[in-house]
Amino acid sequence: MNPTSFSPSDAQTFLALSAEVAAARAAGQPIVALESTIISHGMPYPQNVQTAREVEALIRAQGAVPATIAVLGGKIRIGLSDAELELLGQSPEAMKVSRRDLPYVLASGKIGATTVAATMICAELAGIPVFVTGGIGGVHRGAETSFDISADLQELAQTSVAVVCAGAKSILDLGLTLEYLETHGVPVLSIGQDNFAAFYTPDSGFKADFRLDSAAEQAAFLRCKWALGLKGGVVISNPVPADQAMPREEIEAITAQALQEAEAQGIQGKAVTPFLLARIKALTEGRSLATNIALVKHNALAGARLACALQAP
Ligand code: PSU
Ligand code: MN
Repeated sequence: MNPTSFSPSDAQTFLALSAEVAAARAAGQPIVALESTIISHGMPYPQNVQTAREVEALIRAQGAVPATIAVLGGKIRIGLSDAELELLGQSPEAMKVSRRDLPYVLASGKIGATTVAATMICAELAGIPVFVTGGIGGVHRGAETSFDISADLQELAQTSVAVVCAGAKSILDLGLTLEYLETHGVPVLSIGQDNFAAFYTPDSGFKADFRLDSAAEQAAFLRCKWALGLKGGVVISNPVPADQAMPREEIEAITAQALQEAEAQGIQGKAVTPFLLARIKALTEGRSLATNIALVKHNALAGARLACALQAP
């Protein structure tokens, strides 16, 4: 075989679906993809594993099937067992896997936790158009000198999966993140408000492109985009409920401190985002973690409703 020639059927040989996901796919039931970097690098143990299980249960209660995605034993696993969630939540060996890391972790048989970018790639391969996470990566503050722009954004530009999130964290430059998405033709939809969400707080101060409150409207938008042949992802911003949000001034001050520490310690590359997430959690004495868990669950409901609406005739 010519190693540079790609055939979609070769890619399928890397996929391994759980029995639950395989049955749902065969029956045409709605499926919701979930990422695993949020488990391995986004939250501490044991809240990470507990949240992953609760999110899966919420999706099932809405009539959809959850498919948490990771790389294990040289396969892209779509749908994980409880023991596998536990492994991702606890193992220091679990690598943070974005687009560029996928071949390495697959070919070496290591444990890979997929980011938004890598999860989108795997979800598209598995034919799952809806993916729920907490927050997407974006353009980092100071990117004009660091060049630190998450591969999530480039993935949204090319991979046809809708990503339900609570916006992006204000560790990022949200204005530049939205500019980047605009340049690459990635629509940003918002649920329940006009503005893009800011993860721990509902309002980033920046407008989203279109407010589409109902799952039926979001589904109609996605069908239309992809029917037109307009490949690529869609960001669906679902603001954290106000009663579970963090005070904006507090999170801003803590973010500024975490960013200074990252700079002082010379944190670079893929380590930046996990470092900032862990510092913010420590500096808020865990209150940011409660907000993080609440917003992921809130996104699971929105994503399950969307998956059901997309599957409806
Ligand atoms: N933002 C969060 N929580 C997370 C992440 C981002 O609020 O867990 C994770 C996601 O997996 C996302 C990744 O895809 O970090 C982005 O990392 P980077 O900035 O290195 O691309
Ligand atoms: Mn980065």
